[in-house]
Amino acid sequence: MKIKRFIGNTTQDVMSKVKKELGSDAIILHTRNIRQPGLFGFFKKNLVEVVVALEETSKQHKQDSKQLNYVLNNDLKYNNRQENNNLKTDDRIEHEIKAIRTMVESVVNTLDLEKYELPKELSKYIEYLTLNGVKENVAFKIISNISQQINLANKDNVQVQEIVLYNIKDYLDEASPIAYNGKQKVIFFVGPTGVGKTTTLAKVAAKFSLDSNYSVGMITADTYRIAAIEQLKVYAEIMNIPIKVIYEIKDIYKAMSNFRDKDIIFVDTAGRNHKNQDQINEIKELIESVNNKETHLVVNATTDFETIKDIIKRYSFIKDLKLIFSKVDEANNLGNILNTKFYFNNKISYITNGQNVPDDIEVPDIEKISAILIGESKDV
Ligand SMILES: Nc1nc2c(ncn2[C@@H]2O[C@H](COP(=O)(O)OP(=O)(O)O)[C@@H](O)[C@H]2O)c(=O)[nH]1
Ligand SMILES: [Mg+2]
Repeated sequence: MKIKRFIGNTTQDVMSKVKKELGSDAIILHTRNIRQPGLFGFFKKNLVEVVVALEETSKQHKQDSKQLNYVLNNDLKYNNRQENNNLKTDDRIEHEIKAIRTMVESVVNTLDLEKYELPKELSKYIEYLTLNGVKENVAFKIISNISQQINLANKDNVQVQEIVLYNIKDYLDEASPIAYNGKQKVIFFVGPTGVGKTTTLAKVAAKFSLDSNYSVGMITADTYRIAAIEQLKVYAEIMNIPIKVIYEIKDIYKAMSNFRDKDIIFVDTAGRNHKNQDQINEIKELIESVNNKETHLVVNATTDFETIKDIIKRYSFIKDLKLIFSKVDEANNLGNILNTKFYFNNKISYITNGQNVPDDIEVPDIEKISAILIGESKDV
């Protein structure tokens, strides 16, 4: 199965490209309107994106038509929603501009850089960081620490910037994506509802299965809604990855036995309310039932930082918990990534930047994120 993404000015344009390149057997996984990439691309023109899958053998034809129906049905619903959204594009842009203006004004009005009693060439970075969503106290602590450590008297602007960037990179720390080390590994995806656990799991599974040829299995413990099981099953079928559904914790032993030959087993879990200790305990029991595991907590990058803090604390019982920041494409800035790394030691494994499976996921580029945080680069 080949999965490919096409982009053009209109749906018609894109569809004719798809047909020309892949023929009419291609399965449309989804169609949607996108803005040109770029965190601050509010004013860039709309494009249409179509993600298509093409089966390379014919034996799965029947299965594919089932998927096609499922996907098309969902697509139809999605497109209807998109149409409604398009009607309101002007309103939305106006709303976004208002939100940005309020944000900038509130920062400009409250930030009195002189109160910090720092050299101006340093205090300006507090302003840059806060404009990019870094909490003022976090920005202040990072910058004032530099001021205490380094004598800036003989440094020019470029050198000062380098020093600031070096410090931010140090807080952000090296990324820690999933690595296969020759021994079977079980990867759990946990987190609140709707943050992108299932989509992210599918993206990562695709990387390991389709791109790197590892043998992969999927388990879903999210049996809360039929749609949740179906969602992962569709991805599993498209990627030809076996999947087991576990309804209670003991089912995982059977699933593990079945997957004894797999290199990597990805486990999807139900969205948990981090304030509900019973729900968190269930996750704990599930994770503790297997060895050789890694747990990745998916955190929506647009969530307010106090909530993010609370969520991470609730999952802190998990050893070597890693973080995935999702929906970075929907975030106004990347401040929460630095805020989080300032308070917590958890490594970041991935960031996700869109709904497309498998493309919209990246190992965070710390260099680039640091530059964005001080306003030196705009695209992630
Ligand atoms: N914009 C955007 N949407 C995403 C991203 N990741 C997931 N989504 C969407 O968020 C919604 C919920 O995702 P899902 O994987 O079902 O979340 P889960 O409940 O945590 O499993 C779906 O509509 C996804 O397409 C992302 O990185 N960016
Ligand atoms: Mg899910």
